[in-house]
Amino acid sequence: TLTQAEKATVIAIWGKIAAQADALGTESLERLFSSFPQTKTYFPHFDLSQGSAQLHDHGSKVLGAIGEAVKNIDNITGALATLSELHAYILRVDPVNFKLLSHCILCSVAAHFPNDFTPEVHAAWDKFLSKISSVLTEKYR
Ligand code: ZNH
Repeated sequence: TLTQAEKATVIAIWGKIAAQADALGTESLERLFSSFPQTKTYFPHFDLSQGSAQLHDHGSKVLGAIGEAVKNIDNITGALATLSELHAYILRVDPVNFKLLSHCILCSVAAHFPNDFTPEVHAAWDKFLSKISSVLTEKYR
């Protein structure tokens, strides 16, 4: 669980991220698919080329869900319950992929906000994204 200080740190930088959420989401997916090409197998129905509208829409949805988690930082499990069922029962994404995506999100945030990305922010966001990943994979059986 995140400490009060870590929650405050996550919330503080979210304002900046939110202003560029679509671009950051898209960039995170581009990083994911180029660094870890095996993750593309979950998106056979998508056009994954650079600048694709589907990539942009999906990036926007992923960051939108992260925004919901920020808004409900004291109840992330409740806020992402529907999404958790989708990933566990329908999409069946192997949990390892959540670590890969989280890493790519961190890289994008670091690249866009180098001055804000202090070790403290890095650690708090890492913990926050791990929490989201465990919520999205906890219903697997
Ligand atoms: Zn996921 C979908 C979020 C991870 C794969 N996703 C999705 C969505 C969202 C999300 C919001 C939409 C839903 C609806 O529409 O309703 N994810 C998310 C998040 C995360 C994730 C937040 C973390 C952080 N995913 C993931 C991974 C993978 C995935 C890792 C693999 C690789 N997803 C997916 C898919 C889908 C989704 C495949 C479906 C798409 C379509 O549209 O088809």
